[in-house]
Amino acid sequence: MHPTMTKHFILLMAGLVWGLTALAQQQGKQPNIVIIISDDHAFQAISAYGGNLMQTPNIDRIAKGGAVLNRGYVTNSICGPSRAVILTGKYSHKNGFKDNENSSFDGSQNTFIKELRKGGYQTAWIGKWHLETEPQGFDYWQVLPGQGQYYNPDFQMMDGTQKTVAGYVTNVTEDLAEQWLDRRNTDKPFCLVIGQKATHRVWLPDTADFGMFDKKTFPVPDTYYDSYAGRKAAQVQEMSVAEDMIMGYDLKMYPDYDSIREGSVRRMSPTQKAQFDAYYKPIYQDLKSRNLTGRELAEWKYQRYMRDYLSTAASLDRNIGRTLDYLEQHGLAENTLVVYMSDQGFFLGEHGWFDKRFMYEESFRTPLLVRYPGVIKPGTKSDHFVMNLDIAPTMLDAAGVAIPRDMQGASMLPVLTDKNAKGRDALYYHYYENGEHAVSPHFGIKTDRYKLIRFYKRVESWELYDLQKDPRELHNLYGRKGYEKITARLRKQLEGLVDKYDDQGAHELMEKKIADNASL
Ligand code: SGN
Ligand code: CA
Repeated sequence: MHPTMTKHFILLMAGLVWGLTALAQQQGKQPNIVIIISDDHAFQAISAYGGNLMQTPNIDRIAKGGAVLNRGYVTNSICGPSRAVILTGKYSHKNGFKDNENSSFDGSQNTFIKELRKGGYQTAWIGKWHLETEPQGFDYWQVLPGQGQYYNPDFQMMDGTQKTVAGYVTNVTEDLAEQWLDRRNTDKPFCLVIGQKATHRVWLPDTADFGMFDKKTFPVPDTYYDSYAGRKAAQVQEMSVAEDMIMGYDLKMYPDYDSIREGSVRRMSPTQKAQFDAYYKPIYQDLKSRNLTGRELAEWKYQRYMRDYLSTAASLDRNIGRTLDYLEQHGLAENTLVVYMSDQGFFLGEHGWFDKRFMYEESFRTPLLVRYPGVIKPGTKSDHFVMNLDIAPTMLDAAGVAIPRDMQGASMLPVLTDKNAKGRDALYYHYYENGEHAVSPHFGIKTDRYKLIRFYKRVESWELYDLQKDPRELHNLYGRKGYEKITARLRKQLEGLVDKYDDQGAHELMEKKIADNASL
């Protein structure tokens, strides 16, 4: 061989060997991924977040072995939109799924799942999906149609059929997830998303958990009787426990237990229905005998809400424990990245509310925990601002797969592993739906200390909060004397974010003038 050719040959061979080694190393390191996404689960109800409403020993296991993100937020606090953001790593105005009422997900667009699959992963989504169109980019999926049902749920199958699976939805979803893990191709790393319906309305617990909190009286939140003074949007919402929570549908108080027309109850088997009646009927009879009104009734409703909600969450936590046990029992725990999160936060009586949507802390913030053995130090507590927008890039980062440039989030791994890493200094939020629960569309910015919100469509107003002085967000300072400078600064910063994320709709609204004291 000619000497130059030999040199080239050696270089080529060396390059090939290096390339293969790099690939092998990368594959050796590529973690499996399990993401558990629940629905409407409030951080206030999780003991790892310091909540003392109940204990969540299994979510706490993730915290002990990994990181609790104290400042995990969503870009748009509602179900379908949040899942679309998680999948695409893009804000709602970019991925097209702005609200539950008028959007349907364009499944042909890119997602982190598709990128992982190209990078050698096997992918599956099992359980609640709620994106209207069929999942795309998965090796396997089996999803609840729409919101799904708590008892004996139907599932949409990949072959176009529907299948009813007997049992309680949280257990069933976990069973199906484990069955998929049992039969997966063990030559490849996997990414499995477990979509739990719990703890969505109507907070229907597993029969095994009926009554587990009946001996407990929960402290009524000190903002339960909020007057909404100075906050126009809060004045027109329809998500008050006292006013809007329905006695039959939500709280299971039916005058006639033999002929309940509600779907969730009608689906029960005779045995399940007998247990349902045996638990709720005496509560109804007791309530009837007491003739409660006013604050007494409002507080009775709050206690019932808490008891059902937390009992529903108990099964969720137990089934998260089953996922973790499965990983341990199959020697997968050390090489599997586990994420637990909700699609958003939830009001547990704060401001007198249930539901979410508002950019106020309880619904804007979501529980978010990440366990990644060997990478994230056990017991990490992070106060960096992170968002559901960051899930897609984070998973790709962990898998060593390139992050597409048009994803708008950032990998969380730097801020979770490096003390000196600098994360975001502000969060951008935009909620669009203008329907059920009457929450006005709004967008805004949150910084370390302040929050500035612009409501539009249903009400036109601005709100400003000093979170240091007013963490419960009761005093709207917008337009108040002395706050001109900070308002101007936040407006500018908000404008910067609107432009950064290219939110044209918000951009136009920023320009529109409304009376400065429109909210007061
Ligand atoms: C349903 C619920 C609402 C809830 C939305 C959105 N009503 O419409 O209370 O806000 O879902 O929830 S219900 O009577 O049908 O339960 S989300 O989880 O999909 O965002
Ligand atoms: Ca939800």
